[in-house]
Amino acid sequence: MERTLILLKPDAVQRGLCGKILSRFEEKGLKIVAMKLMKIAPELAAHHYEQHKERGFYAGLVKFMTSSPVLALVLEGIGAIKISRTMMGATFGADAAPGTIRGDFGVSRSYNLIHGSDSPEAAARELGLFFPEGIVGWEHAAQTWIYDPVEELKK
Ligand code: IDP
Ligand code: MG
Repeated sequence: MERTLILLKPDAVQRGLCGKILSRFEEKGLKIVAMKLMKIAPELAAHHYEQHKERGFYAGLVKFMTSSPVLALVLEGIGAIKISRTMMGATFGADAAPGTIRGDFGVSRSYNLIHGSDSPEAAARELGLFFPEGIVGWEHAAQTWIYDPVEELKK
């Protein structure tokens, strides 16, 4: 099982799209193992996006991400990182394919609704930043119907 950090950005919260976006992940079969509404502190935003420090959009990105609350969550599943990135779509709303979250709900280059970790290393780092308290372990009753117990859930 893999875990990924997802942030429903301030535009998703302000536009009332959290429920719709969350439903897509739940319906896909990904398991929510942590979730909280939070206002991101400027230091946390700077740390989270430090790879983009030299980019022209960095200051605006930090300002946007700290301007209003985000819904932070951790999703778990086999291949959760790649699956959620595919469901998010391309970075800019105008380029993102229909059927993806960014493709269906936005047009902006900056206000693109959602963040998702892009590698196992990024996911581990971002989970530590946003959920230092850890995740919630729980038994997913549907698990043996979401995954083939013989092929996919064997130890
Ligand atoms: P990603 O979110 O698809 O992984 P990144 O390239 O890692 O995309 O960029 C991080 C975030 O920075 C994007 O989600 C978007 O909000 C913002 N961003 C990226 N490129 C631009 C740009 O050219 N203009 C404005 N904002 C940008
Ligand atoms: Mg990225």
